[in-house]
Amino acid sequence: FQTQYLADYRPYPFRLNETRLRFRLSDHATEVESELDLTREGDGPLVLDGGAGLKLLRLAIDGRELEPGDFTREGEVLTIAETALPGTSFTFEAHVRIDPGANTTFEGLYLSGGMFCTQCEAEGFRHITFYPDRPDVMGPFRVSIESTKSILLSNGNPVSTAPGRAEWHDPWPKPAYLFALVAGDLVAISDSFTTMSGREVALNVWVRPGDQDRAGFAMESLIKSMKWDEEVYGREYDLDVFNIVAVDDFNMGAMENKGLNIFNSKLVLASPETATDDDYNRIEGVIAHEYFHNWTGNRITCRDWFQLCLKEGLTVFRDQQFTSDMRSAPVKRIEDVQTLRARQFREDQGPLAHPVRPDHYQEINNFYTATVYEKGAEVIGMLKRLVGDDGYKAALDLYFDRHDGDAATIEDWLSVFEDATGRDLAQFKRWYTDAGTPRLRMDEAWDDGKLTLSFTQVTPPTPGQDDKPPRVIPIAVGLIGPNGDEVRPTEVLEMTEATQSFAFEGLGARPTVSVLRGFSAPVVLDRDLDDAGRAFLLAHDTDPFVRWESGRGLALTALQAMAQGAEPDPAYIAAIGELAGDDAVDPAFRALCLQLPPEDEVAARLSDAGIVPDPDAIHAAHLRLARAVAETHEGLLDRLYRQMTVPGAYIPDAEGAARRALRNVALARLSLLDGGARAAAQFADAGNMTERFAALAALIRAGKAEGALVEFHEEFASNRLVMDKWYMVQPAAADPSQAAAITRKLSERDDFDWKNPNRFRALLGGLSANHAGFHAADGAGYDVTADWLIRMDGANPQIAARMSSAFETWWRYDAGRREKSLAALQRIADTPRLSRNTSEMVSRMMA
Ligand code: HT7
Ligand code: ZN
Repeated sequence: FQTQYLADYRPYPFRLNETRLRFRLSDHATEVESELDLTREGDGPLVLDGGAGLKLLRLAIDGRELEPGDFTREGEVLTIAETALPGTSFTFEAHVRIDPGANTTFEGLYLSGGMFCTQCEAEGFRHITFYPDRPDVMGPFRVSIESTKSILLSNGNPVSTAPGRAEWHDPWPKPAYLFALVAGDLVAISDSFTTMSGREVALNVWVRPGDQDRAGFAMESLIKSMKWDEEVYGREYDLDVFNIVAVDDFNMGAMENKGLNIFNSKLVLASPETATDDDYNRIEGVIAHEYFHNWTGNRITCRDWFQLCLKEGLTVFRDQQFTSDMRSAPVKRIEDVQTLRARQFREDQGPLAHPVRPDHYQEINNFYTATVYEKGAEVIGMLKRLVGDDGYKAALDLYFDRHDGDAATIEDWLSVFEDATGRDLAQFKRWYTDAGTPRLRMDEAWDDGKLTLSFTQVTPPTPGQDDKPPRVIPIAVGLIGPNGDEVRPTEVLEMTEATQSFAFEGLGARPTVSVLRGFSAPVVLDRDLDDAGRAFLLAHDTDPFVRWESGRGLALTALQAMAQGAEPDPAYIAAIGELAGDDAVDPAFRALCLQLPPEDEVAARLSDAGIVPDPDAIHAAHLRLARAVAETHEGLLDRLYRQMTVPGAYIPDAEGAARRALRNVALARLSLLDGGARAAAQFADAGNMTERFAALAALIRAGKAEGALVEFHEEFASNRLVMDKWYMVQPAAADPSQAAAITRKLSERDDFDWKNPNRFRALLGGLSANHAGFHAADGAGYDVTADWLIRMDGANPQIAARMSSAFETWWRYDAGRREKSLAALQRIADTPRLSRNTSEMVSRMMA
């Protein structure tokens, strides 16, 4: 497979003035006629992308049908000879036939539950027709659709609709990856939004008949997002209509096609009986994310796919800001850090590490990663911290002014910050070009009222990048006096050297340093702070992130020691009890603090310290520490469990969710002592899925879930999304020794519709979330995963490749596990006709 390099970028030699498409939809023989008005701007032939599945019926230039000598078709490339191109401006026409009914990749045009639907990012449009399928070729689109389906949708504004036919016009120039078409017998819930300049926009959320009563929250979230983007970023919507469609078979979460966002149905449909608080939270966040792309992604897009973080990092940053404004900002920040550590740090520390802006790839779909998205957002957070809120606002205003309508680069992005603030960002750019998580060491020296903080930064080598020059690191610091008062408020220290010191003078008594406040940079911090210091910060810090981090530090140290034979740490147990019992503290924050760090993170820590992690020992330590907390604080946990009920009807608001979260952590702990009695009662009485599902998980962990699992299945057998939960929780919460066998057994069931990405992700993702289960010493977790990845690769390479990252930490473990996971990877690599997607992932992991 060929490698693409950023350094090889060349502009497309033709300007696209308009694209006209005509679709005659049919399950197995859809015809697509396209007309592209082009103007020559550079040299060479007309090169178009076109997948192997396109049945070519006709090619023409300015109405003249091309003959075999006029063009060549090799692999996925169609080349029209220069000799066949008249003058500077001409119209290229193609007529092709495609088979959406046979498309199991869910890329291009496909059928899902009888509905035609498209997914074109990143390079899916080439499976619809021949086209310059690259993000820097943009043009307005006119689309006509003929179909027997009742609802026919595409991008932009409707021009005409009649039975069996519809026409759409999108006046905003866009690349092919933002094209969308939907045709189905759908129903909508509808509303409207008046924009800041007084324009009326029709809003629709399209779902299958019967699902309307679960689409209301998505609509509310859309309206909130539109309002927020006007108020905070001054961004107004720019079409007469905004459509959202929910689809059951979808490779990712959602897609920001211009004016026609397509969503995985799990990110649209929610009712109290079927969706948890986490589901509601995600729906709100993803609806916002896709809506925000209208400006950061669509109006300003990426020049090439190496610049993916330009739209994704910024849009994640914006959706994080939105959620912070809608819900609790500190809780959101902690949750984002948890996700970053669980997914991105893990990526950065292993063979899949790559820069936020990669400079080469084989398959771009493998680079929709936590590094591009979440670290991309962190980098923007750092920029904002460095230039301040006003500088950030000025830079963003300039970005929208200067680049509206452009396909831009990270250089363009950094230039607006330089021009708006006068800062030189040459060194800062390393955050985009250099992979790896810096290790930041802090040492303290105290001398008669003067505190000196000395920092050292080291970034370990990553694949292809051995040498890591120092980066700019914003380190937010505050000082807490011995009586718990803050003696210095937050100050951002700018570290630019490999080693650098900062002094604080005029201090009365030696303070405790609260460092990396708000997680001011995505680094691993290393400092000498004992249990007492951590407990002090957990109790007194004014910065919620450092408070939470201090509790987490206590837990991690305890778990690391316990995994090597130590007893539970009484300092952690006491400190956590103190916080959990403090009714002045937000219940959501208390719930976060009561959770133990994931087992995978303990393994990462041990590995970082040069100790080979033993997944079984880590699991045992986790259980033992949770039980010790439960035993010591049984009375308190019982009080919280009874006190945190939420009276009245379920509302998916932050306040209710916070109380339910704390109550459910209390339930999880108490279930270790009561054999699942409370969980059984909660399962029977629960009035909403948040309580029901937490009870089910607790029952599985207590080994008492047999009846509940049958009951749950009977009640929800016809609801695919709820059944996904049923498939996920069984391997995820299973005793590790059983997890692989349970996964295999579930995968043999008739209702394991494995080609549905949600169902596949639920089961296999459930297993890989069970750290000790996936890494079972006998290799059963690796084997069942490899078996299914091989099978999935034949149907849907994107899903197989993404899920293969379950293996990315194979190198951490003992020789036996390493040998077994490598054997599983080798088996995947040896599969005949393995896709480019999975082949690239496996070879990077094994390199
Ligand atoms: N921009 C989208 C990324 C994407 C995608 C979405 C659905 C199916 C396949 C996809 N490939 C890439 C989603 C987003 O980040 O907003
Ligand atoms: Zn996105």
